[in-house]
Amino acid sequence: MTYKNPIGVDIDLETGIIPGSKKLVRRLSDLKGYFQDEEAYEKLLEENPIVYEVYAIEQEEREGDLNFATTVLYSGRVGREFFFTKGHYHSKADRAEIYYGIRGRGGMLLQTPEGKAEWIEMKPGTVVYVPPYWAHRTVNTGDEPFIFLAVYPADAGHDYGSIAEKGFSKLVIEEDGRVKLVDNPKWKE
Ligand code: M6P
Ligand code: ZN
Repeated sequence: MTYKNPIGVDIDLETGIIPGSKKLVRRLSDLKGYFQDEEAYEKLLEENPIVYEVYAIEQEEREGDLNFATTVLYSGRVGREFFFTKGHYHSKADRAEIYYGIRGRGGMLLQTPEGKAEWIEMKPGTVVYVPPYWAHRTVNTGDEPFIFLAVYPADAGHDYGSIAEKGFSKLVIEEDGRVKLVDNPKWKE
């Protein structure tokens, strides 16, 4: 039997960086078709800001093993919609996940395949359990980077297809300085 080596790393709680991790950058141009307000999207595309960065330490896709990653989700809006991550189901749909809030304010939008949505507010210290089968997307509702840790099965995989196509059944928007969830007019089961 050969054993893997354990890992101990210190997350930089200001920047979210995990030393030795693989970095992924998602700019606004990577989120084409995701936001409701297409005019506002095209306008902001002139700047093409970074929407989020992921710092991941991942293992081979094997049952029983775990990956972990921080996400730095920047503050911003496209029209009235707050910046968010793409959101996904797991390719192995029955795989669960744990999130832990590190910095900033935001929340997680979750949804069953039938479109039953849940919103969970997150701040530093909040733990969110994502049950099997639920799609999940994080949203920055604050004015500083929203940073969190995610721990997920190494064989979970990402299924972006249906969210990329139809989005979530709810939109998270700003209205009169408040965070509001409204029905997504484009959503269909
Ligand atoms: C978390 C984890 C990752 C995920 C990332 C960004 O760190 O859930 O698996 O990749 O958020 O989210 P998305 O893949 O939906 O863009
Ligand atoms: Zn996931």
